[in-house]
Amino acid sequence: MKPLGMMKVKVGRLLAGILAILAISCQQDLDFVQESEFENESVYNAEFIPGEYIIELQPTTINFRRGGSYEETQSFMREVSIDLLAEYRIGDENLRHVFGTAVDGFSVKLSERELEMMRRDPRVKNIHQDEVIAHNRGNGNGGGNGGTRGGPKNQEPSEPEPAPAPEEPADEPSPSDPEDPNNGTPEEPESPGSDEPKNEDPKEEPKDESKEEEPYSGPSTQEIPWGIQRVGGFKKYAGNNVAFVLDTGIELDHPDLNVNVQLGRKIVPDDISTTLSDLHSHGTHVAGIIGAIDNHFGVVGVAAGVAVVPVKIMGDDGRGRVSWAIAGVDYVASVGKPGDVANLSIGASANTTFDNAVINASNKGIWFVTSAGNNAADANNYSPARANGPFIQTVSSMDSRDVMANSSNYGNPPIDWAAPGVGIRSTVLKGGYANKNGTSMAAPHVAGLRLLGNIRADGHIKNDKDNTPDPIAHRAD
Ligand SMILES: [Ca+2]
Ligand SMILES: [Ca+2]
Repeated sequence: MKPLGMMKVKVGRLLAGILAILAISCQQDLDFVQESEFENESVYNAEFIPGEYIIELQPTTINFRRGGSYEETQSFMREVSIDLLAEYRIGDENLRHVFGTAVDGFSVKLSERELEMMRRDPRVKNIHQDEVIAHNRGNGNGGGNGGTRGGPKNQEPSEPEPAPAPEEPADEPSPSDPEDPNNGTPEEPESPGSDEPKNEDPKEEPKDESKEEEPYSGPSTQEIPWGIQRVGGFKKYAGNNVAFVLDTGIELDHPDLNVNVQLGRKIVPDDISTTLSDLHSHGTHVAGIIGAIDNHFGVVGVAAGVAVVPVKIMGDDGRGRVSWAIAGVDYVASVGKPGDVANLSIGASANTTFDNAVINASNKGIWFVTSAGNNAADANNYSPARANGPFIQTVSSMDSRDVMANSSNYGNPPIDWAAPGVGIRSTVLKGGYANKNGTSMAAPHVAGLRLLGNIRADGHIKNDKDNTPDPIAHRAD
């Protein structure tokens, strides 16, 4: 029997030990950019769209010369689709998008009866019900949650730096930036989608000259975000390839981005958004990680100054559809060149047509980099994360201590790399800067690296959720 006094001493020591450990971990919280606790359940609420379908056709059924322009292919596929639907007395007002490069097919509104008839048509290879893809955390969607998770630890003033851009200060940027990853609130509140004013493009003001300006000799306020440093630092991009950003658009006149508007494409219908620019901020943030310009202000991206091309597949409320994403992939497959990179920081339920589109497009030598998703689940359950191919890279997310983010999806394959995705500073709306979290932010680091060339592993992540720690992506040379 131990004397009571001895036990008390032991308990006391134990407590002291625990407190010491707690103190250490608290301190680490201050020293490192670390993901906060889960703030919400990561339930995947797939949101399918009633009556809307994606039809993938057998490639052999369509007999036409490939290699025409995007417009030619589009108009040809529209004819093919209208003819096919007409056989079932389905009017062409039901036809939505058509695809003719990455996959053959179309999206269409169908009744139950029409759906059954289409299922029996031997020319039809796959039918999927269309699905919402969203950046809001509400639907816990793969990859898309860049701006939603995270906590006070990552908090950084989200006020845009005194931007060099001549933006009217009246247009108060963003203590209330809905995109601030840290606020944990859904982004909806800010965008009362109903009030149309958001739709007019506010980007018509004169461009900031600083992009092309002569060497600047004043003090530099440019920061190199930790994620950029972790993957090997930035390098001025000197090649001729471009980075397609399939997302909410890119702020066309952000002074820290080199946006290629000509090559850009608004996929979303006009009733969703009338501008190619980004009024949400997710796409602008992704673009900055890939290629923010090396100048004297703001941030700098992995492949600094590379042309970023908006392919707007999601609306200003951060919501899109799988059919729009496929249409965006189809567009990139048509206009992209080998060595170009397409970033897909989005996710949906497993969908073979979506996978096929990405696989086929990537086989043209265009890199497709996709987020693993933020469901804290096996990435094999989500598209396009689960797609595999020699030019497809699926990316999980880690913090600055190389620890896998709580919310990151896992699984090798399909995951090829881990990259920084917690407390990532990049470009946002109104010429501003803010932090975001998620595999949405991890993927563009790898997209930037692919523009620069080869990638090597620089260690492996800690706390991976499967038995294979993901290699950490790093510039190879
Ligand atoms: Ca910069
Ligand atoms: Ca793994």
